[in-house]
Amino acid sequence: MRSIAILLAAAIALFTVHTATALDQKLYGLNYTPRKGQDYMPLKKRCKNATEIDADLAKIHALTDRLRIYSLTDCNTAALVIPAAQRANLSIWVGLWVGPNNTVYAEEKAAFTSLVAKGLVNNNTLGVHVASEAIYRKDINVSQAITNYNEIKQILHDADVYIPVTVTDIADTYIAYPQLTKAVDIISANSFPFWENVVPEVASQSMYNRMYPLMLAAKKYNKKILISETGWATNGSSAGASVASSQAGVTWLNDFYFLAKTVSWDYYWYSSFDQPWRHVEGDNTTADVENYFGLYFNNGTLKPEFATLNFTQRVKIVTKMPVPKQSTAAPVAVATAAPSPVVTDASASPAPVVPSVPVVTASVASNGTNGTEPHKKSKILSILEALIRGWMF
Ligand SMILES: *[C@@H]1O[C@H](CO)[C@@H](O)[C@H](O)[C@H]1NC(C)=O
Ligand SMILES: *[C@@H]1O[C@H](CO)[C@@H](O)[C@H](O)[C@H]1NC(C)=O
Ligand SMILES: *[C@@H]1O[C@H](CO)[C@@H](O)[C@H](O)[C@H]1NC(C)=O
Ligand SMILES: *[C@@H]1O[C@H](CO)[C@@H](O)[C@H](O)[C@H]1NC(C)=O
Ligand SMILES: *[C@@H]1O[C@H](CO)[C@@H](O)[C@H](O)[C@H]1NC(C)=O
Ligand SMILES: *[C@@H]1O[C@H](CO)[C@@H](O)[C@H](O)[C@H]1NC(C)=O
Ligand SMILES: *[C@@H]1O[C@H](CO)[C@@H](O)[C@H](O)[C@H]1NC(C)=O
Ligand SMILES: *[C@@H]1O[C@H](CO)[C@@H](O)[C@H](O)[C@H]1NC(C)=O
Ligand SMILES: *[C@@H]1O[C@H](CO)[C@@H](O)[C@H](O)[C@H]1NC(C)=O
Ligand SMILES: *[C@@H]1O[C@H](CO)[C@@H](O)[C@H](O)[C@H]1NC(C)=O
Ligand SMILES: CC(=O)N[C@H]1CO[C@H](CO)[C@@H](O)[C@@H]1O
Repeated sequence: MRSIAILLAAAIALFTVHTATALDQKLYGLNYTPRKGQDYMPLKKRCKNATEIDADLAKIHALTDRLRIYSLTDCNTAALVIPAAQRANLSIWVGLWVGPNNTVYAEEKAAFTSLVAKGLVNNNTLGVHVASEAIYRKDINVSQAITNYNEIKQILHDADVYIPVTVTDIADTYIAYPQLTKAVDIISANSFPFWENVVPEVASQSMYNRMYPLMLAAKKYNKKILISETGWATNGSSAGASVASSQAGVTWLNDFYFLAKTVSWDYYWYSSFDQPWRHVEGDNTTADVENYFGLYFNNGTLKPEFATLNFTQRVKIVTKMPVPKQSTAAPVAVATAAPSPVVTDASASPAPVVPSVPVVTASVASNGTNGTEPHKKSKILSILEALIRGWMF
């Protein structure tokens, strides 16, 4: 009996060790949606309720102090998630969804106006994005995006609230339309080396190189860059994308963490929880990888590979312009000159450097390494190939 008790205790201790609920480092921020089902499903199956949201945010608070949402109306997000974030001591960055017709934006704008009037969006709100990749999706054009942006800016101005406002889109959209960079308070760019068929080991240098034109534009217009989404799928597969695996996801989290630190980007990781509803069997419009971008499984367990990651600076980024000071986050350029509402930089805490891990210097990164089936080769070979391609590039 006694030995069974000891065995049980040992098993419980082991289990406890292996179900870590935090990461080795705090992240700057996380993206979050209270969705749990598809558009056509009834509310209870489509949307998490207040209890489920509270449970999610309590978990998330172990990883970060900042949450970013996409819509105010979908799943009643504003009414449910904003107060839940307050309860969980999470600061919040709010988003307005913009779709192919004006209906959604009109509803979002009405919800936003009401939140501002009630003081629920205020000087302590981290920021606001008007649309998420709507230009990329061709739902709206750039001038419409800027018009919407100006409307939201005006609502805040009328209420004497001064927080950064922006339009979220993929980095390439910002690069293609400098007027967008010129218009917004802060650049809000989504960037996923995952979708570019990049070997994970060189993805941070690859992202730096891809972002470089935008960094030049940011400098020209004196705007800060926020990475509003980046992440890596841990399961599934998608033609033309990088390999999706827990190991690749961990490599990207680790390397992106240090890239962001090196170049002083604030960021929101995509995403918190797996979303198995995004791709269902037989749907040929999305890839199954869409379901597996979470740090947590759908059941709320932190994926073990993330839980046991010891953040280690492995890649030395070759920078092409002076690196901003790391100690102080650059001030957010809000056109109306109010101070940035960002309070602390949790992501700036020092990380242990393990000397035994070889430093990879991806001098000039690959653009993505397709054409070589990198996943079937050894990692070392793939890195070498990427480097060689980089030199030729
Ligand atoms: C919230 O959803 C969970 C899971 O579906 C359910 O067990 C719980 O009863 C719901 N709570 C409320 C208040 O509806
Ligand atoms: C939130 O912060 C307050 C004040 O620091 C603290 O008393 C409270 O326990 C915190 N709550 C949670 C859920 O972390
Ligand atoms: C506008 O788009 C939404 C979905 O984005 C759709 O539900 C609605 O029917 C559309 N309305 C019109 C008038 O096309
Ligand atoms: C942009 O979209 C708006 C609204 O649909 C339209 O009125 C305008 O003509 C478009 N502008 C350009 C340059 O295409
Ligand atoms: C990985 O993806 C496959 C195929 O979509 C799925 O059947 C499996 O349950 C997933 N595994 C995990 C751990 O999510
Ligand atoms: C996707 O599925 C639909 C419905 O089954 C079918 O009509 C369509 O041809 C498919 N598209 C592709 C690219 O396979
Ligand atoms: C949660 O889901 C993962 C992946 O399917 C599984 O490995 C794990 O055992 C589950 N955890 C719990 C507590 O159900
Ligand atoms: C991570 O580092 C801590 C302390 O630095 C150590 O106790 C732990 O074993 C390490 N974990 C792994 C997975 O290497
Ligand atoms: C928001 O902050 C700005 C700058 O500190 C201040 O001028 C303004 O009065 C504040 N607004 C409110 C509603 O407190
Ligand atoms: C990236 O490199 C591959 C392999 O060299 C090449 O085929 C492809 O055209 C390049 N793509 C871009 C966007 O430069
Ligand atoms: C976008 C693209 O070209 N993807 C290809 C990358 O390489 C693999 C393996 O050769 C192909 O299967 C993909 O189609």
